[in-house]
Amino acid sequence: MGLAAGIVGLPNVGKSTILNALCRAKAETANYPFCTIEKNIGTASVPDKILLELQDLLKPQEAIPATVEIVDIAGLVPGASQGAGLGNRFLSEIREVDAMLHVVRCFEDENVSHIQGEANPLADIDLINTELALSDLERVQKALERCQRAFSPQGKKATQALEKIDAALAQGEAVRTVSFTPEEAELVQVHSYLTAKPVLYVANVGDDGSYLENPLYQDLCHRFGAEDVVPISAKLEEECAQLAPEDRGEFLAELGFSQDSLTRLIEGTFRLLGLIRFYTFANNKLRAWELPQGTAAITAAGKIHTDMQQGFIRAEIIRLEDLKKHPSLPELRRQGLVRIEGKDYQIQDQDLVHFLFSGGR
Ligand SMILES: Nc1nc2c(ncn2[C@@H]2O[C@H](COP(=O)(O)OP(=O)(O)OP(=O)(O)O)[C@@H](O)[C@H]2O)c(=O)[nH]1
Ligand SMILES: [Mg+2]
Repeated sequence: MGLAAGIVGLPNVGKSTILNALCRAKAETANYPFCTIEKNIGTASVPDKILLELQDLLKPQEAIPATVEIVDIAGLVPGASQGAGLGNRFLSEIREVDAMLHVVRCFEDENVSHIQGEANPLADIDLINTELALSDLERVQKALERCQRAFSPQGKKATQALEKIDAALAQGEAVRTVSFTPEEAELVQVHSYLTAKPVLYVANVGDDGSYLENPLYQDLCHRFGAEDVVPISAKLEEECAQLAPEDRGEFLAELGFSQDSLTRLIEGTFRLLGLIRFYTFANNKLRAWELPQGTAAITAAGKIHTDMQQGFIRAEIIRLEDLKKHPSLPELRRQGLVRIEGKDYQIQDQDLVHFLFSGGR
């Protein structure tokens, strides 16, 4: 599995419903806490305007979008960091993902139970974040005990970095707010701390388009900034995911939804994971590929086929702006707009790439 985002939150807030909407999956959803015990894994296709533009220009037989991996993890309850409600197991599943989509309930429905009595998104977020922080605190303290006995220069550096983590957590700050040198980050495996993972808050709002006036959603925007809170009506989006893409907009607009929440959520997840997209066009097939920022051309080639990586000769790079002006490869070559790059070139977002490799064409 590549980079993946985990859906986290209290039980019964709509996490699996959101997975189903994002991935057109069929995870079980039900009106009781801990419906999900075993994690559900899904793949969401990334909506992509550039792919559409390229499709228009290149007229391929087939166009395949990039994807993003989503893991729906069981709900956490108060005391999870001490093992309550199988908390240790679920926390370790969060440790395995690279970013978190933290779902909070903002919808009113007296028929759907809330483990804390009633929906209070700010308190619910604090509750989950406290469990994540307590789990991190236990981890850092164990690591400090081990490191304090080490006298090597590496051990001392690690101790200093761990002390930074410890101090941040003691002040109620998430590990993601601490800055580390790349060496420190590697030494203490920062990515294994739950509060180090980037997070996007997902407000599961009601079934009509009046969420902008929903005071619970407004509370979230006020605290985290509207940019970092994605409103979504999970239940509607789950139904909507069964419709043809061209009918979705109309369906949602009729209910008063003015923006495409699902697209915003997938794009937000993509950015949260630090992914970029590059494109290939071969054998009449246009394809978008997801890739971590800063990936070398030779590794990108391996994503397509191991033969391409092993026999890598060079990458030819075309930018979309240039293709729009000269939509033919010979003309682009004549204009000197096909750049030649070697194996260490870092693929840039939106590059259209043609790999040349021995054994290939
Ligand atoms: N009214 C309403 N109900 C919703 C919405 N989203 C989810 N639900 C309902 O809430 C209940 C719980 O949804 P799930 O998706 O199973 O919640 P979960 O967070 O995965 O729950 P656990 O797996 O038990 O932690 C189900 O009965 C859903 O139909 C919504 O937007 N509006
Ligand atoms: Mg569930």
